[in-house]
Formats: sequence, C-alpha cells, structure tokens
Amino acid sequence: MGNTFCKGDKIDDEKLAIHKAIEADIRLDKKRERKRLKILLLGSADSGKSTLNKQMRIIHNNGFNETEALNYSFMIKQNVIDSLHHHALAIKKFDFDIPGQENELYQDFLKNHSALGDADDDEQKQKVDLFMSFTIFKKLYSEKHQFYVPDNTGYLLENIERITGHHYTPTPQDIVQARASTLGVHEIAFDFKNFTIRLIDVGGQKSERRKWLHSFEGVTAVLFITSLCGFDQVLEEDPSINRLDDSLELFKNILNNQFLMKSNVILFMNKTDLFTKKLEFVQLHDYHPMYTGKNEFKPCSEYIEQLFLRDIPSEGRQVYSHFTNATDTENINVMFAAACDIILQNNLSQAGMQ
Ligand SMILES: Nc1nc2c(ncn2[C@@H]2O[C@H](COP(=O)(O)OP(=O)(O)O)[C@@H](O)[C@H]2O)c(=O)[nH]1
Ligand SMILES: [Mg+2]
Repeated sequence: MGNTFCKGDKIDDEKLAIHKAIEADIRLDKKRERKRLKILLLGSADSGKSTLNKQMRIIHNNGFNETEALNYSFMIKQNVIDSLHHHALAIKKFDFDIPGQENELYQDFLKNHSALGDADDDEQKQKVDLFMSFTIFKKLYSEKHQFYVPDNTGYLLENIERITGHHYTPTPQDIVQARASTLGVHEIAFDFKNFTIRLIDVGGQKSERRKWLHSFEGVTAVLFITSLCGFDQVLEEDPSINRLDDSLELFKNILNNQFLMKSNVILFMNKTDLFTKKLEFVQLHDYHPMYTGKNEFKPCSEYIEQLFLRDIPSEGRQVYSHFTNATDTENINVMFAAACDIILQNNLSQAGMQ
C-alpha cells in the first residue's frame, strides 16, 4: 500500500495521525527557523568584530557580570602596558638620545612588557607614571612623530589615572575599548523585533580563518567589518601585507564563497572616529596614488568604500554598506538595527518567492 492511507482502517488511521503530526512539527520547525537569524561577523583581525559583539551584549543582553568585568580589568591593564611597549618601540625607531636615568625603565618597556604586566598594581602604576613622565616619551608627542600604537591607546591614556588607580572596576565603555585577539568561535543570542538573532564572532588573524568554514552553514547574513584606518598599516601576523589590501582580498573571497552565495552581505566601514584623526596627519594619496581628491573624511571614505564595492559580482548580488564607530554604543545601535531591517526585508521577499 506504500504511503497511501485508507480511511476506516485502524492501523492506517494511526499512521495518518503520525504523518500529520510529523508534518505539523516540520512546519513549526520551519516557522521557528524563519524566526532565527544567523549573522556571522567576518573581517581581518582588529577591524572591530568583537567590539560590535560586546555592544550587542550591552544593548540587548544586560552587559557584563562582575566576574567578566574583573577579567576585563586584567586585560585592560595589560593593554596599557602593551601600548607603552609600542611607545618604546617608536623611541627605538626614531633613535632618540636616551638620558641615563631613563634608560633602565625604557629597556623594560622595550623588551619585557609582559613581565611588567605581571607586576603588582602599585609597582605597575609607579612604572607607568614614571615612563609617561620621561622626556623621551613626551618627545614623541611634542615633535608630532608618526608611530603605530594599538587603536585603544588614546582612550587608555586619557583614562590612565582611573585605570591604574586602586579598586579599578571597568565601565562598559572600558570593556568596549579592551583589546584581545579572539580565538575560536563565540556566539551570543538575543531578541530583535520578534526574531532571535544568533551573532557569531570569530578570530580574524590568518591562522584563525580556516575555522570560519565550520560556521558557514545556514548563515542569513554576513556582517563584514573593515577598518578605514588600515590603508597605512600592516598586519600584526604578517608585516609584509597591508591591512586594507588584506581586507579587500578577504571581502572578495567571502563574496565568492559558494557556501555564502545566498547570504546577505552587509559591510561596516568602521573606525570613522580614528580615520578622521588619521587624515590630519596621513595623506591617503601617499598610499593610493590613484586617489587625487581632498584629504578629508567624506571623499576619502567614499573612495575606500568603492574599492570594496567594485568587487561585487554583477549577478544580482547586493551589498549594503554603512560607516560606523564600533566604540560608540548609540551609533552601533542605529547601524545594526538598519542592517537587520535590510536582512529581514530580504528574508521576507525570499520567503515570498519560495
Ligand atoms: N576608536 C575606535 N576604536 C575601535 C573601533 N572599533 C574597534 N575599535 C578598537 O579596536 C580594537 C580591536 O577591536 P576588536 O573588536 O577586538 O577587533 P576584532 O579583531 O575584529 O575582533 C579594540 O581596542 C577596539 O576597542 C572604532 O570604531 N573606533
Ligand atoms: Mg575579535
């Protein structure tokens, strides 16, 4: 009789009931699945993926508990030491004359910065204060030297008294500014307009990228984040590669990845605040001779945006781009909501076509 069911036959009535129940379950699962959006954060290391992830926790998931805040306090203090280590590297690069009394601590920050991070709080504070009072440290700023420091350095130095003070507890903004490489895959879930969003954060370093494939199934949207500031920087893991070039290459690979063909792609051109500051000192034209416009935010950011958008394959693929500052909670709230609206609209029209 195969799959045909005849009314009146007891066994077949039972089979029919089971069959209907299974179909109802499948319909319910599909309905639930349509209510779940899987959004994957992708991009090179340091572009702002984890920062966005943290903002979503602050906006939608009650932020961070005490234990997490304590862990972040250690990380932020280590970030301070790391930033000062980069100042020491710059002092070496510019070959400053080092006064004898400044040499020993300078050498510590130059070579031994992780050991400094392990020192107890009072000792660490003393060393940080002393190093920042040195003539060689001040010279970097008074002579307006250009040197690489991690992106949270300005924020850390502005808040140094509080961070290195007694009983330091990080604020949500401190946590947003904390910097650590992401290893593996991290997921948070939260509700947004009757939908449940699963937001997946991954490590961006080259060695982490092979793990991305495991997260590619059933992705509703890729949120690709790039730093506008990368045009004059190189990768930490491979100084022979320019950060913007790496990000452009990665973006192209994502657009052409066969597992992501049906996913929406949203591009966040991030770090608008630092980009504005950078343009006061660095000429985009020096790194991109093709660019001959004014060295101002609007034309420069639009030029970089075009470098990404020109790689979109012509067959009906749309990419939506936004300029963002991931450390600004309100900005990210608005931009993420705008991105989700696009994703939801596209999802609805795709469901309508099925
Ligand atoms: N000023 C500023 N800093 C940012 C912005 N986005 C990220 N950062 C900082 O850049 C560093 C690296 O960001 P992170 O999210 O860890 O990068 P990821 O490697 O892509 O996860 C952190 O210290 C962040 O606070 C931004 O838009 N503006
Ligand atoms: Mg990260």
